[in-house]
Amino acid sequence: ELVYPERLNAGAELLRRAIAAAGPDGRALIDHDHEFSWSRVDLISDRMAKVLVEQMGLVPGNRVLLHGPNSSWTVLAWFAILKAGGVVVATMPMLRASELTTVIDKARISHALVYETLADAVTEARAGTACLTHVMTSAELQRAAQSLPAGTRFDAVAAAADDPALIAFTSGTTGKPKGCVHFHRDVLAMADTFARHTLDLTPGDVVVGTPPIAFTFGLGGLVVFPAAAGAATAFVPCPGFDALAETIERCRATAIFTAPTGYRTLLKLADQHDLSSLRTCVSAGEALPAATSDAWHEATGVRIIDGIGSTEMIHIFISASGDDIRPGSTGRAVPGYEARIMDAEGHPLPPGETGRLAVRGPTGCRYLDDPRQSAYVQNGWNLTGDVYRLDEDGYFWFVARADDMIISSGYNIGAPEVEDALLRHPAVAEAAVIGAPDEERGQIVKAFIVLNPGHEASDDLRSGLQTHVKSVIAPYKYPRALDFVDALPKTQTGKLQRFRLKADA
Ligand code: 3SK
Repeated sequence: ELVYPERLNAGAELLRRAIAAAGPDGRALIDHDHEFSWSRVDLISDRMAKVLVEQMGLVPGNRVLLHGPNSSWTVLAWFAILKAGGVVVATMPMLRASELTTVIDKARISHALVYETLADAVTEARAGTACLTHVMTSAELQRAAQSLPAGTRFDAVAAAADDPALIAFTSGTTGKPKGCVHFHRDVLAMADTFARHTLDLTPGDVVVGTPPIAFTFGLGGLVVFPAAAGAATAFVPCPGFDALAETIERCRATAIFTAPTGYRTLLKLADQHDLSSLRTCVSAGEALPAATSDAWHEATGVRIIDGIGSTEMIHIFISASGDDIRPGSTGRAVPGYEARIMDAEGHPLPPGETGRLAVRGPTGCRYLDDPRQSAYVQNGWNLTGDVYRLDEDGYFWFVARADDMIISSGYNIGAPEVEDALLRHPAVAEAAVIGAPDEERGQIVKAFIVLNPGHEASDDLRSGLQTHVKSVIAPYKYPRALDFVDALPKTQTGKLQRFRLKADA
């Protein structure tokens, strides 16, 4: 069982561990043109925390929007917010203003730190909400922190271990974002369970990855786990797998966090880039097919560590590494967690039976003011949306998703959210969205559209609708496939029969 002191600041504690493991000069954050040691991360985040408290009026418990790309700046600001006692609400860089406004209102965000190039979206979002009162851009924060007297430090707020440290948003089955609250002790628990038992990071490691820091898979892999071990993180300077492969080669990265699509794409780039430095490869976000695991092993000699986690549980709770890996299986419950398969009534099922995956452990689901809490947590068990089978040896085998969530390249996309965006176009009478199987991305978003009278199906209209969706919601949610149909399959009571669309996809 994990035991933490009553008073605990996860930001300060992670930096204490990093410096203890790697030494003050140990490599911490690597951007394409700059590098920070762990003592610089500690110092700069102290000064940023000072600015948050003394110039932005932050008091412990205030929720702080952190809107930045995967970069040193975002990590420095993340540590600063925690040290100042703020609650980090990190958002994906590609979110549009309307999506940011929803998050700001739901989480009652009062302060925002925003990366310079993303400032316009936050300015626009701020106009739509009364909550957000204090905003600083990365350049303003940097100037303010640099202007503090030499030697300025900050005593991290002595939070309670059970004080909220972050709120992570999941899009959920309805496509409506749900905020998951995680405490200071939860942030450490992800390092002290999955990372400690499954990974073997040390100060010599250099970690890379694709998931955004706003997604807890990325937060663990690129921030929390390296800090807890005193390892370094190298940031990919721009989106895309070429840049990822180039970063692996340039920085001699030893560990990588990405989704199965990432491994399949890197395999195609392996003849142009030297990926031989990689020794720890972690996959999550969608089930890892055995074929991808085998192809990667054949090409690199390294077995991918698969895992399933959730935003609700903060990170991975089933996984396996080294000789324990059985390709095609996600693995066994991570020490500290218990997992079981349940039937529709919530009774445990024996090995061999297929049912809903349930988990309990040191972290767990606490939705922000959401009545769906009681559907997710029952008798202490967190009921995931995944259907699994357990074998006699305690290995869990993925069967399917229990809901209509589309998982494309590791991103969770709620079908109703895309339908809603499509229905805002004047040509669209009805829209239905499903996940269609795709070799590269696991699934792609596929839309079926019934047109309003006066509009004709054409390639131009198809790309017009795709562009429209990208302008309304985050571009990665747009339908890559789009069929025009005369009618949607419905029940007699008018309910959409998604399964019939899926069967034809
Ligand atoms: O999708 C997953 O498996 C996952 C893993 C770690 C953290 C969060 C999530 C959703």
